[in-house]
Amino acid sequence: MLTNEYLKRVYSEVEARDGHEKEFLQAVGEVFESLELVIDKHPEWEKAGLIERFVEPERVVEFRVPWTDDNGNVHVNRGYRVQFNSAIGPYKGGLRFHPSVNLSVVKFLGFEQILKNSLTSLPMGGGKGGSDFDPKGKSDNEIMRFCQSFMTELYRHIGQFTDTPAGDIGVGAREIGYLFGQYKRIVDRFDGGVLTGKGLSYGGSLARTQATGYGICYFSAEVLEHIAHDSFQGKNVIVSGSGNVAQYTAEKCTELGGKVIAMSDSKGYIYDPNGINLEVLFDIKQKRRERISVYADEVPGSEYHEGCKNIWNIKCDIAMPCASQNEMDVEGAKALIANGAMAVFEGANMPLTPEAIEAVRSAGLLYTPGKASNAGGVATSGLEMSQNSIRMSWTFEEVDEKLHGIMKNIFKSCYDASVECGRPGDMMVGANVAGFLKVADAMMAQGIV
Ligand code: NDP
Ligand code: 2IT
Repeated sequence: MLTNEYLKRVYSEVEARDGHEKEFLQAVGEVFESLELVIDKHPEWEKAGLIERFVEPERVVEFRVPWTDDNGNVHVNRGYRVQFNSAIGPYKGGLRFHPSVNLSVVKFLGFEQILKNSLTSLPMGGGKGGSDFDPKGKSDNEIMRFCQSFMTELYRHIGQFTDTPAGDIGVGAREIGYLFGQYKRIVDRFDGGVLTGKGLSYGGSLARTQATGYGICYFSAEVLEHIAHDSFQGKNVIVSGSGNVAQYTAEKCTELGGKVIAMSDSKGYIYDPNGINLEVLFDIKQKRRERISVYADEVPGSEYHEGCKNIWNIKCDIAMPCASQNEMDVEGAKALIANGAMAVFEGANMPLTPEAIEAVRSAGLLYTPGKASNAGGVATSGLEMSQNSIRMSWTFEEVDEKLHGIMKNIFKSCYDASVECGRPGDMMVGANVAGFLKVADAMMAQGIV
């Protein structure tokens, strides 16, 4: 419950204007709760209408994306780009292709991205985009035609000094390749910094593919060490999802001594008490693009269960939700608590409902918000842009070391901010406040724009 009058007023205004945008309202509410701890120290913010401007995107682009399937049938999807905040740098954030994408989802993701990008300490503003297009079951040619049509509108809104998209759910190396090809063809310029997550042969960065998952584990390891004097060693871990983020979270977690015993996709989950065989999983997901149920057919001793939400009923020490927003509700959180889990480290963006967060935090589990723990993906996108600008490429080890340093830094900024707010170790407060203060400072300096 908000108590500060200014925050309450702005929240009511957002509710009145955008109340139907549930995910966006949820993200705003969560951030405002943390800002309550610092707002009294900054009376100048209200005079400058700072919070009103912070919750209103600088620009929203919505467009038609027509494409033709392999049988010659015409389809029309909706495309979006929300350019939310450019106070600290050009807009930066991924593109999501999933049938659930709508303006609320893109706005919540863009809003979170502002604070996440600020935490990386790199000069990147916040943006996000995507489409309600469903890549599942489409041929490579259909994906290519869709990406080309999408870029035929998007190209006029992006650029390395304006806005740099990247991947997210449903957008990986294949899609970025098609998008880049079409951009280059339209503008007749090899503008590497216009997209990140590119292939290695045309300006991509080593370690970008792994970066989000690795970064989540680097950040979580800091939290375990400095707050709980513990580590991943010997812990049973659940990683939900089985896409890019989940795969490399599972890989690094295993390297750090954890045992990943369950993973999922949107249809169901696998349980493997011996620890997930990542070679088999990567083959199923990256090469064959098949359902996760195939894993149980191929690995003796493992089981497949329908219904992805039941994954949280498995007994574990650490839960790392890496699939999508609101994937863990209060029942899931309560099951984890009842089974004696010690931590929930978010990998996805906003994977816990507000009630689940409340349950986990009040039961005393360690909790880290996605905007801090998954910032390694966009941070490495920033490193990709740096390499494109200096026309050099760093080795895997160099990029990985920089990523590791950035994640340690984010932990320190969040921790320091949590102490300043009188909530030592509260990573939710720390991430929201540390991320916001820098953006607020830049917005104040730049006047009413
Ligand atoms: P992918 O498309 O590679 O994988 C998504 C995974 O989540 C799949 O296993 C998918 O299952 C599952 N999933 C998707 N939607 C739902 C849903 N509504 N319910 C249950 N499961 C679902 O995406 P990423 O791994 O890239 O992204 C995962 C999360 O991480 C997202 O929240 C994204 O915003 C966030 N993120 C991604 C970054 C990146 O660099 N890619 C960076 C930072 C955060 P199925 O195959 O059945 O659809
Ligand atoms: O949510 C995210 O941070 C991403 N999908 C990555 C964005 C990026 O620009 O690399």
